[in-house]
Amino acid sequence: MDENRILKGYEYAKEVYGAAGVDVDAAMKRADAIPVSMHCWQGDDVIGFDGSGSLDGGIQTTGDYPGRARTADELRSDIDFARTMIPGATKLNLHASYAEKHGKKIDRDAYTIAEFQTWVDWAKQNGIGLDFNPTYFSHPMMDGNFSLSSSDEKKRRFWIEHGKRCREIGLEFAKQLGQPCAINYWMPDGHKDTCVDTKIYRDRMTASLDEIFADKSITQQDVPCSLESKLFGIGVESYTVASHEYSLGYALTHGIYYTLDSGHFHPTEVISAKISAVLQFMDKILLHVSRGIRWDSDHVIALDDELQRIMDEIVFNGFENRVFIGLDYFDAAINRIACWAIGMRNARKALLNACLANSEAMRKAEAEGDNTSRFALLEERKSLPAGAVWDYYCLTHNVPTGIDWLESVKKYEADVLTKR
Ligand code: RNT
Ligand code: ZN
Repeated sequence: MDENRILKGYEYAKEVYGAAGVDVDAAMKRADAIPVSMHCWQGDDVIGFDGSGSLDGGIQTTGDYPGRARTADELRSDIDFARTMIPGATKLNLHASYAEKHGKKIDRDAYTIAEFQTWVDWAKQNGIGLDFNPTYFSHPMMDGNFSLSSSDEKKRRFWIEHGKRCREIGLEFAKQLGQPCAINYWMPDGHKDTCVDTKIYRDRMTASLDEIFADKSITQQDVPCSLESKLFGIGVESYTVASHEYSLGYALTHGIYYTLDSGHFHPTEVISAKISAVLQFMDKILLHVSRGIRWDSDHVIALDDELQRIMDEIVFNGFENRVFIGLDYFDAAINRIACWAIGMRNARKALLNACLANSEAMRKAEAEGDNTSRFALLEERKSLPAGAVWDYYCLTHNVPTGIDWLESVKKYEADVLTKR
């Protein structure tokens, strides 16, 4: 985009926002500092590199666009390239299945930092933090879709060990990178059809989690651990062990955090409505920002009402230090790097737009019982020139403005992805 036009647009936007009582530069600064954790698994359809080769656990990536990253090196180059298009504080969210074994015979119950050191070195070089996830799927030790609640004691113990290893690895990430490593625990455990003994699986899940979180020398400060709830999965339609009530309840009573994934609720239910409710009782939460269409389809996040509402909730309530924002989607039907660029840019646009809103004026109107003004302000804000501020923000952060990034993605596709 033409630099002069961007500068002109920015001047105009500054005036318009100024008249609405908003300091555009302060808003940009605030939005820029809020970290968004980019999920590594968009780049390779959630397959990982520790030998699984396919995806299970009730989740599914659809599409067969060419260019899936097949090695950790390919994935890192794709992420490096994606990051040239993404402004603002970024972290990378890794799954345990992205371990690099370097020919060693080692399994998930025994992983150490060694299997992730290349990732840490890469993160160090790039000056970014790492988040982490145990991988309770796509593995021969899964008992169907059961892991931590399996009735097979050998398998259950294997997965308990995996959960413990992940906290140890997370602590190493935090130490080496000098920033907390958020770990999300998601287990697909559940039944396709009506479960009768709904209690026993939860008893076992609780016992397993208790063992995983028993080591208090690894603190929630350094390694914030969180439990992700879910309604159902493919082939796990009737009963999910770590349901919403289960996960929230466990987290609240065991000093860990709770993860809200946008795709894990009934289609008309939104996670934006849950953030301030959960934060009444918990210090921090994690988010998996996703976009489900009719089911937990994990579409790339769009700049839609719910994304804006999520970021508004965080910014308007001053929750930026209490909410770990992570993205969680995987689309293989379109260019995977574009998925990162579009989704991450959308998250940042929504954050910026939240910071650009005069929430104080809205809050004041509400407190005074003037709901007419509150509504008018909320609606007016939708057509203020946030796009002009976004372009200026991108320009000053040395990332492509407007849709300029698309051309380089096409070039990368032709030069690199189609050759895979
Ligand atoms: C699955 C959960 C989970 C996964 C990732 C890959 O429904 O949302 O967070 O998507 O761990
Ligand atoms: Zn998720």
